[in-house]
Amino acid sequence: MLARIGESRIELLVGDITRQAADAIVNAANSQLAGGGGVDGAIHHAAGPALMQETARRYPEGCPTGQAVATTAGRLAARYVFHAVGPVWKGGRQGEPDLLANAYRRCLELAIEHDCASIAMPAISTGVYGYPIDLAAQTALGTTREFLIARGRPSIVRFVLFSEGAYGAFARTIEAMFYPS
Ligand code: AR6
Repeated sequence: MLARIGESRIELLVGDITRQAADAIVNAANSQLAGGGGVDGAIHHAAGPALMQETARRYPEGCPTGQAVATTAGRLAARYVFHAVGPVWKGGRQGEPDLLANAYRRCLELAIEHDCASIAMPAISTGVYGYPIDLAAQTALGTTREFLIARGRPSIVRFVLFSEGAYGAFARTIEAMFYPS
């Protein structure tokens, strides 16, 4: 599924983000940048140990929630990995939507700073961190839409969803946001 914003586009697909050939791939990390399960584990496994070595060397202090940091991508078919830290869902009244929006916005800024035409992103916070997928889709897509309207880059923002359910939530949100009936 596809939505166009000026010269840019938002793409949705079901898949494994470690297989994506994009300039940058976004990781859903923790604030210690310590690695873990989910997409973080898959990215570190596929990239190889150089990714953790670089992350630990360059960012020993970790990364605050709602922010992201960049490294190279080891063996992945990408130039960069942006390690984004989304919020843990605590019911929605502890700033979770703003923190999630900030994490996505920072990744899109990093894409411009690193001259990336394409970026692949997962549904940050919707696994271990428990963020409801429908609410996460609204924030992810709303933030991306606003960013592309304001900045006109990157050219391709691809959300790589890991299940049909997550894809459905993002697809319904795109429909409502871009193709209201
Ligand atoms: N490709 C794309 N999406 C994936 C993949 C993959 N290979 N694997 C999982 N997902 P999660 P979080 C989806 O738990 O909620 C880690 O331990 C998954 O289905 O990876 O931000 C970190 O170290 C879900 O929709 O990240 C942190 O401690 C989404 O990616 C913590 O989990 C995010 O799920 C971060 O939790």
